[in-house]
Amino acid sequence: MFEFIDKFMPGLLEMLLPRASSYAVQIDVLFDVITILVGFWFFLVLGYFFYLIFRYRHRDGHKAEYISGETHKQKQAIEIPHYLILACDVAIIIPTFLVWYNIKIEVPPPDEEIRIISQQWAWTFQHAGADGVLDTPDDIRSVNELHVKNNTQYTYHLESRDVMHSFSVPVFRLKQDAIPGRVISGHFKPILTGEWDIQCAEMCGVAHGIMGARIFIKSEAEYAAWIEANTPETAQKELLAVNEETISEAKEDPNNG
Ligand SMILES: [Cu+2]
Repeated sequence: MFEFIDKFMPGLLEMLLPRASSYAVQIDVLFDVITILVGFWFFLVLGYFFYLIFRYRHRDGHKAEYISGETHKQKQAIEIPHYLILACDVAIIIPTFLVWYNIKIEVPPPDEEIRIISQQWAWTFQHAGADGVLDTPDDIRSVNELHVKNNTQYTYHLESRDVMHSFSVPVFRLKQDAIPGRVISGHFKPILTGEWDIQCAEMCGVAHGIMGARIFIKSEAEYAAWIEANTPETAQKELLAVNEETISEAKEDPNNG
């Protein structure tokens, strides 16, 4: 339904940032509906306000008028817009409930899980690793880098080590507070490959402003290659190989010792 309504919407947020999650379109439609309805009344009321000030101003031979708003006609000038604005409220509340239900209540079963740990002032991401299961020895941990596979349904578990933070991925239209002592779960499904910003959206201390990270949305092949290169066992082997090389180079170096 939201995809259909989107065809008639200006896509205000999409002009600034692409949509990279399956539910981004719903948030964008809601944003457009609110912006258009509120914007319409904002400009109408301001325009009418200045028109009245000008129309009934003090002029030579003409006193400034004081209108108490007591006659039936004057009351109607308040009542009619009042009911129209209430109708706009309903037009906002109905899609709001739908979006809330679709995103927050109806959680699709995950293909993969991910743990997100916030702290002053960095993000730690625990990826499920090659077996696709979280909390196993092949998990891959990274700081300020979240790597996900395109077209995969994720459930995230968000934690905080110290104060309140907020996990914000603008390109997903996702923002979720992290609260110390609680594990908050949510979901997303990337639909667009690329690299974008993650930011902390809750004032969390002096370095809050630089508590950023990057999200890398990869194709299946790219993600497999990243898993291969970063699986703890492989990474350790590579490190050992580099160490051995350094040692043998050091031995061959005649200047050494
Ligand atoms: Cu923070």
